[in-house]
Amino acid sequence: MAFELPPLPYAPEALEPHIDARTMTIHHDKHHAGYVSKGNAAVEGTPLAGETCPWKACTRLGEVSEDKRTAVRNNVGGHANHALFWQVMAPNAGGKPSGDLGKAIDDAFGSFDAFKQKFADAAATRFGSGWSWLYVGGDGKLAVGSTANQDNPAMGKTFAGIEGRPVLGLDVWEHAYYLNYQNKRPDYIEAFWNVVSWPQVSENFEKARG
Ligand code: MN3
Repeated sequence: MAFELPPLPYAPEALEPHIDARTMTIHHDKHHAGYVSKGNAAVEGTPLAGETCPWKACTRLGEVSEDKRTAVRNNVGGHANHALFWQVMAPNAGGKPSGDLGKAIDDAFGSFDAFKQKFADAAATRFGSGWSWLYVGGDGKLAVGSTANQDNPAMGKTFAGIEGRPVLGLDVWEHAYYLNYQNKRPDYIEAFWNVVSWPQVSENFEKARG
């Protein structure tokens, strides 16, 4: 039993023109695949060996000895984050969330536009490589934040600086956008809204708030 690379849930060109096929192919087949194989190697001989859910593994980082923890954190985190990232995007998507999630976003941020601004700011101001998140915090409320490298809110405050259950994540590593957007990260962030699958994000929200 080991971590496995999930297939992309759509064709690599399906998100064009917002995210190009070549970026998607390299990102999934090389970067994500690398996190999976290195993640499997990293958990060998640790209490996380045999854990197949990368999100569960992320919540158990504290069980890994310090000498092995960085490799687990970076690679299993990378696996979890990318698995979520492919899922929360879809062709012919975008628009606005409705139902419980739409209401929870209004309650937490004032409006959908205010949420978008906060999320985009978190993505734009993350220095270097990392992720922007919408997550359910310990108080059960939606929150926005960002993490460095391949950290995520499931790792908890000690490791990620923020704590909660991820609902939506945006990869702001240069490998996620450089071929098409070069240094223009804000353009990539703006384009992301056109491919967000709100039905999937709503499902994530229902699971995250338990
Ligand atoms: Mn990436």
